[in-house]
Amino acid sequence: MKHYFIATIAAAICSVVSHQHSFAQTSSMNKENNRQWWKEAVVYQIYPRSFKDSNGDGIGDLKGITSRLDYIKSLGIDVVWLNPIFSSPNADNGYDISDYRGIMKEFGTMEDFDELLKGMHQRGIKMVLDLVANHSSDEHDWFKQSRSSRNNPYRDYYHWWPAEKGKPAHRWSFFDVNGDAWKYDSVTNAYYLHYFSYKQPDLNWENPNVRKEIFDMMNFWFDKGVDGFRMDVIPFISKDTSFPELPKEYHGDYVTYYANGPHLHDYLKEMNKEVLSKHNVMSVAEGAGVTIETAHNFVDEDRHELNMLYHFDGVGYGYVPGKFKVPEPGGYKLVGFKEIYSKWDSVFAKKGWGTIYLGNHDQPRMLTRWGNDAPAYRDASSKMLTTFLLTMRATPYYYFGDELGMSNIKFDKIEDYKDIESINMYQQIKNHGGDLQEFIEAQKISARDNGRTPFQWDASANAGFTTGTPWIKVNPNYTTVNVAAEENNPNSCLNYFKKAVQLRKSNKVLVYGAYTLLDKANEKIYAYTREEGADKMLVILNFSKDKVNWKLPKGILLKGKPLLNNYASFMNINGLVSVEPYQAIVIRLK
Ligand code: ISL
Ligand code: CA
Repeated sequence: MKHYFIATIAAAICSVVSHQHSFAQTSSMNKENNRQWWKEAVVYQIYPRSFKDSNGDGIGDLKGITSRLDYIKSLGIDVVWLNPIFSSPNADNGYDISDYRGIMKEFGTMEDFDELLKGMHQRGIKMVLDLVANHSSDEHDWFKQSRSSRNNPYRDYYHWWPAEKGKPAHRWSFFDVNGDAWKYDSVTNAYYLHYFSYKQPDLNWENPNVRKEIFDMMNFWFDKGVDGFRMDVIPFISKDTSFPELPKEYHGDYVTYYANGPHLHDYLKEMNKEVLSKHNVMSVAEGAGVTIETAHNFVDEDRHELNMLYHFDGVGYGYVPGKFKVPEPGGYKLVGFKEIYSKWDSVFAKKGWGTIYLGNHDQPRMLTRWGNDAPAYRDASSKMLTTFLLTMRATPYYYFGDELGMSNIKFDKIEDYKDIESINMYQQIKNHGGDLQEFIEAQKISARDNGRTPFQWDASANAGFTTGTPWIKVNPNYTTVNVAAEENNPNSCLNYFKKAVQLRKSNKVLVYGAYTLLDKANEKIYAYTREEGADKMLVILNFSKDKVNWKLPKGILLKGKPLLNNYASFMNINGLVSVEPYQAIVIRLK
C-alpha cells in the first residue's frame, strides 16, 4: 500500500528484525576494573519545552528547570539529559538547529544556561545535552551559504545533487508529506537531501570541515562543563553518497542504504580522539537501526568510540509490521517482550554496556503502552514498570513524568497534535485516501505528543506548568496525578520511584550483577535474578491484571522481607507466591 511507504521504512529503521541469539546464562564475572560512573547512574530525561514555564508564554524554559532543581535532586537521580536547547526555528522542536552555540530564544539565554549548569553541579547532578549532527536547520548559516551558490565554500557542507544529472535516486524522508528526502532548490538548480523534514538538511560528514565544526562545537560545550552528549540518529552520519538506486526488493535492510555508511566508525573514532577522550564525559548513541550484531562496534571499550547506545527493539515491539506505529491486536506477548530484553542483556554480558528505557520524547507514555492506565491499575502498573527499569543490568534512562504515573493524552483530533511527525503522516495518509480513523486511533497509543504534554506539578490551572496558555494541552488527569499530591502520599508512584532509585544505588548487584531470566514461558510473570558474588536478588513482576500463583523455581530461597514491593502484602506459602495484579517485588536470596 503506497501510503504506507514511509511508514514501512520508518518501521524498519526503528525496529530491527529479530535475530537468533541464545540467552545463555551469563556467569557473573569480574567487572571490578570496568566500573564507571555512567554505568551506575540513573539518567532522568527532561523535555525542556514541557517541564516548567517561568515567564508565562506557555513554553517550558531553562529558568523553569532551574527553579525546580530541588525537585530533581529529591529524585536521587545522577544525570539529566536535556532534549535540544539550541537556537532553532522549531520545525521539529529543536531537532533542527540553526546555531549550535546559541540557546533557543524561547528557552532563555546563555546566562540562564550557565546558571542551570551551575545549579545542577552544585547539587551533584550531571548534565547531558543532545547532539543533533546528522542534520542542521535550513535556517543555519551554513545552509544559507550552501544554497546560495554552487561555488560557495559551504556548498559541500550538505548533500547536493545537480539537476542536470536528472532526478536523484529515490530516498524517503521521515517527516516529508510526500515521503521524498530530496528537495529541489531553484537557486542553484539542484536537489538537497533531508532524511527528516525539508527544514532539516543532512550535513555532509565526508567533508572534514563539517567534522571539525561539530567537534569544535562539542568541545565548546564540554569546556563549559557539560558532562556528555546523547547523539541523535548517529548511525545516519555516514551514508553511501553515490546515492545508488535502491533495489526493487528490500527485505527490511533499508538502513544499509541510508545509514551505517563506510566511514561511520572512522568518524566516531575521530570524534572520540578529538573530543570525548579529552573530557570525563559520557556518550550515548540513539541506535536507530543498530542490531545485536553491530552494537559492539559502537560501545566496546577497545573500540574507542562511544559508551552506550539505545536500541529500538523493545519500544517498537507489538506494532503491525509495515504500518506506521499501529498496535497489532495480540502482537504484544510478554514472552516476546522478555526475549527482547533478555537478548539485549546477553549482548553486553561480557563486553560493552547497555541502556534501558520504556519512554522518551519519541515514545508514548510507558504507563499506557506497557502498563495499564485504567484507574484501577495505574498506580500498580506504573510502579511495576519503574521496578523493571531500575533492576535491569543497563543504565536506566527514565523519562520525566513517568515517576508520577503520567499517561497518554489520547487526542481525538489531528488539530490537537503539535508534532510534525503526526501532522505530516496524517496529511500523507489523507492525500492517498488512506484510513484516517485508524491512524487517529493508533496515535492514541503510539504518538510522540503523548509523551510531550506538560509536566504535572500540582492541581492548579494548567497543572502549575504555566500561568499562560500551554503550547500543548495538559493531560486532564493532572488534578490527581501531580507532584504536590504525590509528595504528600508515602505510597505514591513518586515516592516509590525514589525508593527504587535508592535501592539500585545502595545495591550494586542491581547495576552489575548477572541477569538470569526465570520461567521464560510464563505469559504473565517476568521474573529474573541478579547475582554478583554472594549477593543475589530476585525480581518478580506481574505484567498482567490477573492474580497469579507463581511457583518459586527450585533452589530459590528467599531471605527476609521484600526490599521493594508495590503492594502492602507479600504472600509466599511454601514456595507458592501469590502475585497481585501488576505486583512488583524485589527480594534478597540466600
Ligand atoms: O520518532 C520516531 C518514530 O516515531 C523515530 O523514527 C525518530 O524519528 C528517529 O528515532 C529519530 O529520532 C531523533 O531524530 C529526529 C527527531 O525528530 C527525534 O525527536 C529524535 O529523537 C530528527 O532529529
Ligand atoms: Ca517560557
